[in-house]
Amino acid sequence: MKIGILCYPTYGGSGIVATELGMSLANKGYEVHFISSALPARLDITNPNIFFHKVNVQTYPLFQYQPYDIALSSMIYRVVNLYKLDLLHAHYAIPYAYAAFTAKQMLKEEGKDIPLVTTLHGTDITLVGQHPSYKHAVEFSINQSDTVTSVSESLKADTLKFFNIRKEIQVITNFIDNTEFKEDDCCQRKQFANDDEKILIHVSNLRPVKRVEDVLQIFKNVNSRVNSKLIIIGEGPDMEKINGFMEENPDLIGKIRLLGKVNDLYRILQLSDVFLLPSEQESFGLAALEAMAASTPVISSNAGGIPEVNIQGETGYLAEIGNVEAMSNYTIKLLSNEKLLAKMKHNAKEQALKFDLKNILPHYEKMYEETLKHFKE
Ligand code: GMT
Repeated sequence: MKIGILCYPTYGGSGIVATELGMSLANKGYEVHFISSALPARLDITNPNIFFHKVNVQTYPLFQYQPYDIALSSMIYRVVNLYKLDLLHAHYAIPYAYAAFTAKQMLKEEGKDIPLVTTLHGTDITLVGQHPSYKHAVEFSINQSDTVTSVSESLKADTLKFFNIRKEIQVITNFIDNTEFKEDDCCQRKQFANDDEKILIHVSNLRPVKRVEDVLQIFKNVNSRVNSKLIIIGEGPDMEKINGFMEENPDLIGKIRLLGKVNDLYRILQLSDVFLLPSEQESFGLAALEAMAASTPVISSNAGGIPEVNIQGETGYLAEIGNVEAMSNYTIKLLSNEKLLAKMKHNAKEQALKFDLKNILPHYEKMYEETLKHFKE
């Protein structure tokens, strides 16, 4: 089967899921064509079954805004025609499902058609998709897709609540390739913390929805009781909040390490004792699953789909969004009890194994087969 994957190329969750899915399909013999504005961050372009088609936006002085969506739909149309694709899979309703619909209309002019699968990832539904500028286009794109999937039950419920959806939504959860999270002997812990210090970690694109201010306050509370270090991985608009916090808390400067974007994320996750995810919204929380795959328990908010991934009292603890005190107390409790910490590290890994790629990939393959079958009927 030849599949066209349309996705954001960034380090953000939807781009990672689309890339990992495409690479796994390519390893199983599918021909996978990525169409995006740049080479997706984790894409292994050396795989002979993987193709990358860059969307080129032609700049023109008349355009106040460069029309990416037009260039995208033209590229989708061209790739489907050139490579005779069987199916398109859009990750994110806008612009990908929207542009795919336009490409389908162009193909129909020539008596051709191709099925469209749309996977909803989160902010296309819960944040940006809610805005009146986009809402109707999101709703339209979902209803025009042949198959719609959502990465969690919570996101499915939100989609049905916020939009007038006529399509059935199938939940296929995010996944993790646990073989990439093998235990690594190379001990770098000393690079980040002394032997008597615990390591707290946060990984995100530092957008307001991630509530990095809560991460910092939890760390401050925890460190006053448990000698520890905080590692923050990622870049984003709320970096200034971190700088401001450091200026107000100069005694903590040596305790907080800002690593920016890193490639071997799992090796650092593996050294950590607890992962903090106090998000305002999170349709799934892939970052938490990655932490669990590295045997790191999670202290999180109970936003969106997080409770489907992080299990209260088993793989970590959850509290109401913004309840920094509860999240701090849970972290202190966990880090002060070696037996509990060891048990939760074990449970976190067990939970990650349930979401293993080998369990979830067959659901995607079955969904593709069924989509093609219904489309041909
Ligand atoms: O939140 C992010 O960091 C990026 C965002 C995205 O739209 O790519 O992630 C969303 O999709 C991920 C993959 O399905 C989910 O794991 C994240 O929970 C979700 N983010 C939000 O809902 C805020």
